[in-house]
Amino acid sequence: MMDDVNMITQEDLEGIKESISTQDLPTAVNTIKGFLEKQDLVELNVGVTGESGSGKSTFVNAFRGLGDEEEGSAQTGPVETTMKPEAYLHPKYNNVKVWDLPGIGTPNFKADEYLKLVEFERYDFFIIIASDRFRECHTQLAKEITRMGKKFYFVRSKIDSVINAEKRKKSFDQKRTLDTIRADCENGLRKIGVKDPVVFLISNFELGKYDLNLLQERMEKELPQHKRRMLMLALPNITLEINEKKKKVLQENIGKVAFLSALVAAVPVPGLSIAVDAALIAEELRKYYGAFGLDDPSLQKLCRTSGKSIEEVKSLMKSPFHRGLSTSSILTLLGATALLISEDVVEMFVSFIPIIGSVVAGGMSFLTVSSMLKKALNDIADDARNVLMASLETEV
Ligand SMILES: Nc1nc2c(ncn2[C@@H]2O[C@H](COP(=O)(O)OP(=O)(O)O)[C@@H](O)[C@H]2O)c(=O)[nH]1
Ligand SMILES: [Mg+2]
Repeated sequence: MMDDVNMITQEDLEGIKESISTQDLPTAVNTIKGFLEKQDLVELNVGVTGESGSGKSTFVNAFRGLGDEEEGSAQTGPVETTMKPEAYLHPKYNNVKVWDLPGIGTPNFKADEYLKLVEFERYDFFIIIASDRFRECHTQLAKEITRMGKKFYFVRSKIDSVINAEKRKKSFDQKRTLDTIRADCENGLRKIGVKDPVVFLISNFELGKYDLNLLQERMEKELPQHKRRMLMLALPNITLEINEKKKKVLQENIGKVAFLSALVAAVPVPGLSIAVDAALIAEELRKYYGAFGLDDPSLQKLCRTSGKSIEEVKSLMKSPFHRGLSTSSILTLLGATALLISEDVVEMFVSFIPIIGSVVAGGMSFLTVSSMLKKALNDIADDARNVLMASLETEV
């Protein structure tokens, strides 16, 4: 756990402790918050490439949870509009950038020149999209990307069109159709020199269906740990698997937040501990609602697309915070959970974690904050799950 890139080091802790003990209350609170925010500033750059008309711009929007005509969305349509790499920021995590790259496969296309033009070093990975057969330009690009030490994923887009056409047949079987397309794409790639091709079938119009989960799993597995977290937070919450993974990465942070609050509790500034706890918790809870798409703007958007009313959606939510986060509501909750924690548990924790042991005064705060956040995260993730299931029902 200690060598985790995200882990707060002993040195960091000493630094924080030092700076907050000499600061006034509001400054100290800000120092602590700034520290936690830093880890959310990890950049993730995704390069989306493919032939003109393959659905690059549409994918760039869908990946960020946007429709094609929303503010900040990439322009889509029958005419190629992208001549140079264009960065599109994720609406909630501005450090996640999805790049709409120029079309490939033009008559004089050269993969090496193309990669130079788009400044390939910038990207954590590429998505190579084809809306039909994979052609020589796709493999040429894939090989060059590998040669440059980068990763790529093959995506076959517009699967909804294929499914709609096939549905007209009496013998229609969705799984068999998808397997056939996948095998066909992979065979095609093998023929033009790709060794172990993996192709993900996607519909940009129904991103949550088909292979998004497989793609997400693969990207997650191959990204370094600190980037993985950003990816899971940034993905739109459109499958149950993603819902679970979001919960997991958010959960990984609880220890750190609680730890910071414990540390603060050990600093002898009157009122600091409780103020920091409340500020940290409010910030985390806000993060939870945002990551799961349960914040007000996201819910309103969901209502527009699913035809449900805000009241209907909110009636599915059981977590107490969606009516608004206030310091006093959080303090009440903190007080309530503190009563549930027995001395034994504190003892156990203190002996398990030596660093905590050195700030015994903060022991109670650590447990209070972490158990409260765990419960809140569970509740919010359940709410998100219920909202997601309800929105899927209406789509079918
Ligand atoms: N049916 C279907 N149409 C799509 C999909 N993705 C994109 N399109 C349409 O294909 C056209 C080209 O898409 P666009 O994203 O502009 O392609 P780009 O030139 O690669 O950026 C647009 O009319 C899109 O609406 C998809 O997954 N399914
Ligand atoms: Mg485009």
